[in-house]
Amino acid sequence: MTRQDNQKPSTLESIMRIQLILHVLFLIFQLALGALDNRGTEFMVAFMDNKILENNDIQPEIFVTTAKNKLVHVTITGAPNSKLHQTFTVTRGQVHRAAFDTSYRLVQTELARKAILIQADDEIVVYGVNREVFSDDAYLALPTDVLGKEYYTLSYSPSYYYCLFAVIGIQDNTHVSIRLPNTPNLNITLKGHTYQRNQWINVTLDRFSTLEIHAIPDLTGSYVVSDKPVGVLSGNKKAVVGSTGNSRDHLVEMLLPISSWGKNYATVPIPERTVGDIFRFLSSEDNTHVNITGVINGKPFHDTLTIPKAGQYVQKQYDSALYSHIVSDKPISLFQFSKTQKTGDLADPAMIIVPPIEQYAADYTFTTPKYSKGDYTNYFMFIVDSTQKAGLRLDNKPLPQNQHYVSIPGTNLVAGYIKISVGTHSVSHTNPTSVIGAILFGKANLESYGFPVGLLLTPVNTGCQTHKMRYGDEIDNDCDGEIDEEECDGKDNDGDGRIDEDCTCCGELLKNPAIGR
Ligand SMILES: *[C@@H]1O[C@H](CO)[C@@H](O)[C@H](O)[C@H]1NC(C)=O
Ligand SMILES: *[C@@H]1O[C@H](CO)[C@@H](O)[C@H](O)[C@H]1NC(C)=O
Ligand SMILES: *[C@@H]1O[C@H](CO)[C@@H](O)[C@H](O)[C@H]1NC(C)=O
Ligand SMILES: [Ca+2]
Repeated sequence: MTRQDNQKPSTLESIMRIQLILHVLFLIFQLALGALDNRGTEFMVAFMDNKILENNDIQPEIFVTTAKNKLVHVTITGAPNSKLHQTFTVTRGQVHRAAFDTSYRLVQTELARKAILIQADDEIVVYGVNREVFSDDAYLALPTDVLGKEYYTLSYSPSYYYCLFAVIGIQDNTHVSIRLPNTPNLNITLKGHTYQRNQWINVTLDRFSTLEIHAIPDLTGSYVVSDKPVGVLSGNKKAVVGSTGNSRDHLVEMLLPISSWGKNYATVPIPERTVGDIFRFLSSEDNTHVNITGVINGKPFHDTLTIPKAGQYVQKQYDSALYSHIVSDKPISLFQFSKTQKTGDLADPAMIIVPPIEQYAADYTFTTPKYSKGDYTNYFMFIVDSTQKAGLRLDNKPLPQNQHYVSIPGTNLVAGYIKISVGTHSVSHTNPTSVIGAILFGKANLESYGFPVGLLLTPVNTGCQTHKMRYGDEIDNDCDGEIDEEECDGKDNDGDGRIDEDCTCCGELLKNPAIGR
């Protein structure tokens, strides 16, 4: 969403011009360095435990593509002394599928060296797919330059088989401490030690190390803190989600470090289902308040919730027609679950990290994964500024004339979904400063996958202390990652549900100099 072009007082024009120049310089700087996003030149991935059916253990795989028009050279290797070594090239519009021996899957609770390193000579996009027969999910892999040192994990519960998470070592001699959540009956055995709720598991990981923890009780809220960046996968071996049926599916996402969590979200329902969606709101701080404002088939919808403690979650089930805007007073991570298949409704559980609005990027290149028995029906779910919807481009073409958009009340956002073909796609905007929220979801008989197609990983949530606002103080007063983004005109200029919380200048001040929030 670009900031709205309100009529600006002419006295401000020069300030705006300087801000624009600074903004452009910042963008050029970011381009030169490679932006903090899901595109990168080095990735370390892993695959969690999954349930083998029909005696057919399917190889875990990654899909690699790029937005670059040149040939990008990619090398895949395993831990030293492993036989894994693959090289290939990709270019824009192409996708490469790489599969790995099933011995790379993590097993139960284990400390091993099963991470897989992907290196490229220019930026690539990587998706991990963990697929067994009727048990599948996929995740957007995050490059090593955006990983963090602090995470809370999230699984679905009841677990059916197991709740899981896995920590991936990126650098040698990384000290990792994991505080288990306050869940009754947790009993985790690692190297002869047993650990119960609220206890710490402390380990040292090297490059290529993987530590998977599994448990039947909920592992949600396990706190992972390390002295060097690590990757974290989280989800379930194979779970029933909701009470629509009894089929189960693998769940996985690669978690966002707490430093990139946001306070603003927009949601699109899982397309063409009627059973509702499940959401889990995970907090990073105590006493977090969340407001949900949306629309269900033209009717306004409101909900509100409080998460008492850091690392706890609140679960909600919402109508399959709900499009919403979500605002919290402290950073949260939001997960959307596709529910278990109901008779005649061919879809199954998937777990999706909803990207924070703060982390929407301007364009994405992505690819659809492959179903174990044919093809998925694939959907691209999107959110964009209503004034910018005509400029949206899918594979360089405008969306169809009859595209359905839903306006999210109280915001300048519109959202929708579109069925897309199997293969690689690109999404962009004719206005390169316009940003897009985007999720890919696919469904088939007894299998589904879902993940954000891409996002920024700006550290919007590191060390930012909220400040008392002074007009044009060049401080991110509300810690939303933006500086002086409001006009102080009594309107919500940045579309985050708050009015005049971090102003450039002057509005009310002229009338009432005593104001200063
Ligand atoms: C494990 O790490 C945590 C956090 O760094 C620390 O508080 C705790 O004392 C450590 N426990 C052991 C047994 O080393
Ligand atoms: C935890 O699991 C271990 C290994 O399975 C078992 O020996 C132990 O009795 C269990 N402890 C509790 C408290 O359930
Ligand atoms: C939620 O809405 C209430 C009522 O409008 C408001 O007072 C509160 O500040 C809102 N909270 C957030 C986090 O936006
Ligand atoms: Ca997923």
